[in-house]
Amino acid sequence: MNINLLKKRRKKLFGQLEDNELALIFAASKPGDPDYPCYFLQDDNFLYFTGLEIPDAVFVFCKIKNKPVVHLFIERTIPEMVVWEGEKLTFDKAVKISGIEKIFYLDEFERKISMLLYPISKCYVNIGSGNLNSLLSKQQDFIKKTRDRFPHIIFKDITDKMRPLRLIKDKWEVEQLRKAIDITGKGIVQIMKKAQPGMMEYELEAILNYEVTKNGLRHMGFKSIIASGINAATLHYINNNSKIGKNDLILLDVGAACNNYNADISRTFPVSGKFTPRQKAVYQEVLNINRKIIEMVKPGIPLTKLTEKTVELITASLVKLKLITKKEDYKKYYMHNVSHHLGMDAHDIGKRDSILEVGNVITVEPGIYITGEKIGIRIEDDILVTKDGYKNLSIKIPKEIEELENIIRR
Ligand SMILES: [Mn+2]
Repeated sequence: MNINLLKKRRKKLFGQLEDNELALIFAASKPGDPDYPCYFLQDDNFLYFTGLEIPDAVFVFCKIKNKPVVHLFIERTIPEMVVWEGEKLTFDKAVKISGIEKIFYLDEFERKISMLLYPISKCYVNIGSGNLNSLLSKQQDFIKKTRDRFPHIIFKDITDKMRPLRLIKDKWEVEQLRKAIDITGKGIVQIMKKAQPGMMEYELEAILNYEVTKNGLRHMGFKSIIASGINAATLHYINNNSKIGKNDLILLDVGAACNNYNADISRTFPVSGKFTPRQKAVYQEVLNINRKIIEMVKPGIPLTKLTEKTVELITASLVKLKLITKKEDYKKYYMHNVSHHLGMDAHDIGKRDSILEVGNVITVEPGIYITGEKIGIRIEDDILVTKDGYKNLSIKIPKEIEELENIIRR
């Protein structure tokens, strides 16, 4: 990531703050923390402003007398620990990557932050959505301690301030998404080629993980859904431990991550290489709706419009497929939203009722789920909103019936 890009982002953060306001963003903890996965995954907002992949650091940004004051706190190398943990990032390297010049060690944090906090009226922290049952996060712990000493400071979660920044993707961000999407597509095609009745769903997951890693991405953006047969009608099925039956449809909802930017793609295919007439009829309906909704994407259109149109189209399809007679019964077969913002979070921080702007990336994912017939179909593409409408970033990942049957049939 280049420094100018990071500086541009920090300038936008400056625009979000009033005088005497401060943003404080904690990096993710070292892996091994019960709250984090077994690999290190940087906090999205910390990475967004610093470009640094180091744990436990703190980014502090304040607006004082209409000027930005930027501090970064990083871990100190302890000579005795080098043999265990390796060298920590040096000041020089941290400056080189982040372009932030005022860097201190974490053991100076308490003293420095106390000084910085004196004139501050409002402090935005990356609190996130904490679980009431879990231990206090370091963010909550910091707020608790600081409140006692600075009772006049108002603490707020930083998400509202991040939304206008992170929802508009710049060229570099679109490139990361595109790479994540392309490589996810390669994994999906490998699954289609290698899936056989009698295999376990998690074997297909392994094929995907291998393909993603082989192509240079370290991990998926979220737990893969690999659902065969009736499992596809469970929307967030993540067990991936069933045996695949010979006439099953397989629903994949997967996405690799590239520099924290996530793909989010769903494809559904018959493991046999041939759709039954009924599977084909339902699939064709979902595919038509997927296309029609994608064509609606352009600046100025509210996400709720896409939702309404999807419900209308799905209802018509369900009547056509003789599944319902009364309109309001569509909910038995379609029960989720058609779209969400996509970015550093698979469900990015945009709101469900936001109005599309150039630079947004959203998903379009209609589906029909018929438990009684062991059919669950979802087709999801990732769409960039452009000046003249949209660009389908996942256009190359096969979804036409014939295309699928040709790939799968051996
Ligand atoms: Mn999605």
